[in-house]
Amino acid sequence: MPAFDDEDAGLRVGPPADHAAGLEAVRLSLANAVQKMGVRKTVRNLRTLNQHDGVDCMSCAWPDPAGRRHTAEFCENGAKAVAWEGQRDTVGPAFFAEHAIADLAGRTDHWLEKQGRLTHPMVRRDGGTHYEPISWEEAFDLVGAALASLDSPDEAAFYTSGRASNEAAFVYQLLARAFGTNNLPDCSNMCHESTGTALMRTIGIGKGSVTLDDLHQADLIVVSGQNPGTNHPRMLTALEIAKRDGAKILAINPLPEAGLIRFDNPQKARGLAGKGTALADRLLRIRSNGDLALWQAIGHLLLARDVADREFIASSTVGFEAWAAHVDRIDRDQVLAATGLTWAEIEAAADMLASSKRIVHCWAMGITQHRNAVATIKEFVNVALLQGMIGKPGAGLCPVRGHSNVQGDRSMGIWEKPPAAFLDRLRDEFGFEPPREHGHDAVDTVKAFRDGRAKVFVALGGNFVGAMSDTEVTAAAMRNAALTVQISTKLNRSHVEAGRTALILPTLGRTEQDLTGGRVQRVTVEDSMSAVHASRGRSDPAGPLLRSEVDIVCGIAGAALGDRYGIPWAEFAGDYETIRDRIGRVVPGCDDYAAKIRAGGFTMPHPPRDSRTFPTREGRAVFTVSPLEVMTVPPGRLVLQTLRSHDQFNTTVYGLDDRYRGISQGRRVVFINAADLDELGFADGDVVDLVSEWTDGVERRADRFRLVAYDTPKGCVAAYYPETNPLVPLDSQAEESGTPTSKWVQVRLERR
Ligand SMILES: Nc1nc2c(c(=O)[nH]1)N[C@H]1C(S)=C(S)[C@@H](COP(=O)(O)OP(=O)(O)OC[C@H]3O[C@@H](n4cnc5c(=O)[nH]c(N)nc54)[C@H](O)[C@@H]3O)O[C@H]1N2
Ligand SMILES: Nc1nc2c(c(=O)[nH]1)N[C@H]1C(S)=C(S)[C@@H](COP(=O)(O)OP(=O)(O)OC[C@H]3O[C@@H](n4cnc5c(=O)[nH]c(N)nc54)[C@H](O)[C@@H]3O)O[C@H]1N2
Ligand SMILES: [Mo]
Repeated sequence: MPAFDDEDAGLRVGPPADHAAGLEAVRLSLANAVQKMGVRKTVRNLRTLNQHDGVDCMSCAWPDPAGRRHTAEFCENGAKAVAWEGQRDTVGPAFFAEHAIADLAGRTDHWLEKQGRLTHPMVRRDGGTHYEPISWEEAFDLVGAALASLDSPDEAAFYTSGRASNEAAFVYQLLARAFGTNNLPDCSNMCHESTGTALMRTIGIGKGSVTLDDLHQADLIVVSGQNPGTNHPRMLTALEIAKRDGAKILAINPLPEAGLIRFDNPQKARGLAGKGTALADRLLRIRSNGDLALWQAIGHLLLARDVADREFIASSTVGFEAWAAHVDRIDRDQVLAATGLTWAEIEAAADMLASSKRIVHCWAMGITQHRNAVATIKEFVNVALLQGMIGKPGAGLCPVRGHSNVQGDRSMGIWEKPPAAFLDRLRDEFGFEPPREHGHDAVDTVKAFRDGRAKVFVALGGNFVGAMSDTEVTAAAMRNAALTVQISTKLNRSHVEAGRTALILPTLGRTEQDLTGGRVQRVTVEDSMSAVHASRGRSDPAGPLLRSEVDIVCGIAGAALGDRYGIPWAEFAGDYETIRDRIGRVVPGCDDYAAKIRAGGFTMPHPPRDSRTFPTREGRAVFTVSPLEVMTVPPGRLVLQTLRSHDQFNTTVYGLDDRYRGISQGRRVVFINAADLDELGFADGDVVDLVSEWTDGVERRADRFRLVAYDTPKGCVAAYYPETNPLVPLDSQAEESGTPTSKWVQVRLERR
């Protein structure tokens, strides 16, 4: 991995911002878009972003408002995502002839993607030093032959990143299962898997229970472990609307994120004038991983305040008594140690809940990427059930998803643990018996390639090597593959840490016009609140050879499976409407899918939200008991959380600034409490190596980070991903969900 290059030479550190968005965001997003795409394309792309019959913004999964939309229904970071995809530079055969793969492997993630859009199918043949051009037909045949040569279908893995459309995802899971495996790892495994696991067990469905209207109508919104100002900027508009109607906001975060403090809405004259809305009424500066303790304490306090919805608990839940007995006994000292908060702060937060009638609980990666993430989310559910805050207007559970279609991909069957009912419907529709045994998730996939149990890796988007934990281990595992296939828009780490034979298959982005089969094709997506609708790109493709994701997946399927089971791959690619017909017959909740999409879209059913029914084993919502464990580190060690800057989308680094945290022109920084600097004998500005410590005794390293004195709780430090991914041990996973613990890594600092 490139440890350091002169990208960081101009690193500057200034004061963090005290508010998000505003005029500055509009100016920056437009300037950036025009620079990348030119004026005409900028106007065309941004005008249709998140509009009816326009392009669904691929930056995050935040829903679009129903009815009349603002003419600029996007945010600074959505504009960046569109500009990044619309970039005019391209990387084709000449680029790959000039740069050996070994040369590319020495570049930063930022440099790799910045080179431009991929335009040609490329192959690195076994033993080759460079990628060279290959025809689409030869590429498909190569994949088909590699799959056919495997001893078992389980020697292949089919990864998906959450940007893939429902149509692409549906044909992709069909390909994997017709081939004979449930090895369908996806970015969810690294993201909201803990959410799905906790919600399936407690409410019977792994998705959030609110709509945008519920957020607008809430009188208390809790935002835990989330940085909406950067990662879901349009959520700030919903928070602002709720606040205007008197809602309170309780934010829980180790960091004073700018977007939690104050919001200048750039879509409004008020925002442009620079006044804006104060957001969080209370910000609990919790220690990393203190949330389980906090919510057990809040449960304890709420029980004493007698705010239980007794009728709901009696009619619709099980397990209340055991849970109440558990939180009744909590140890106050343990809670204070885990959270780093005062009891008065916790009581004040409990008062906010006690005095509210409609509460929405929101959360993201600060919660899901911890060892006890599933337990913490179950505790949110416990408190929500206690107050009856589910399945009524203005209240509910709101996991805020990441990738724009990650939720839709799951609905379409991208899941290594598919429910039996889904497989039954797939069997009935296509007339073959799908594999029943569960497949590999992301971590198991790395282990299977590391150990030589898997040989062919196909990726529908994303950057598996860059995004996964334990970068060196993941990269070595991928180099061990006989064949890796990356369906991509831009160059990234997964193309340079690739299998012995490696394919890059360039694909259309969502903003580009898709004329596969000679007709204007639409795709569909599902947002964080289960609303499904169409998306149609209008710009000219980055190159004439690009194919759509659907077309590429069907091409691979045709080569690998021929007419096995009579699945009409060519028909699917020629008209996506025929895929939507199948989705309607296979995917639960999608009856008459194609017709509903033509009529403008619909919201997927959600029994707890729609009718307070809970499809759990017990047929009711389930209170659960989680033992409280306080995670600590030895003296001289720190807890590292790995997070996003304001200038990146996951492993895609748009630029080197993090305006809201006062960082410019560099990324290798560690935010650290001044008292920790003193105690450990360092000073702001010192450059250190980060060394992570794990039970396997292996010392994982990431070199040359500048220490930045910052307002983070003592003992808790923060640095950007993916640079810090080499520090996250592969085996450091959330219990039950298997998600890498990207928000909790034990580290020490070494002076350089
Ligand atoms: N512009 C932009 N938008 C994005 C993305 C992007 O990279 N860029 N990524 C997309 C994706 S895939 C996702 S999943 C989402 C991610 O959205 P977020 O979850 O907001 O992303 P992170 O940057 O990981 O921020 C985690 C937040 O949790 C806090 N935190 C860390 N540890 C703890 C803890 O123990 N307890 C609590 N209470 N808080 C904690 C951190 O301080 C930080 O504010 O955003 C999506 N949208
Ligand atoms: N340490 C640490 N690690 C993390 C996280 C963390 O917080 N900390 N967060 C985790 C999370 S929440 C997630 S979701 C994962 C993200 O994991 P991934 O989804 O695998 O990664 P991305 O960085 O979003 O993928 C970027 C690549 O996607 C490709 N791409 C972009 N648009 C398209 C498209 O339209 N079609 C296709 N086919 N390809 C496209 C481009 O080639 C680009 O280089 O990372 C996880 N890893
Ligand atoms: Mo994510």
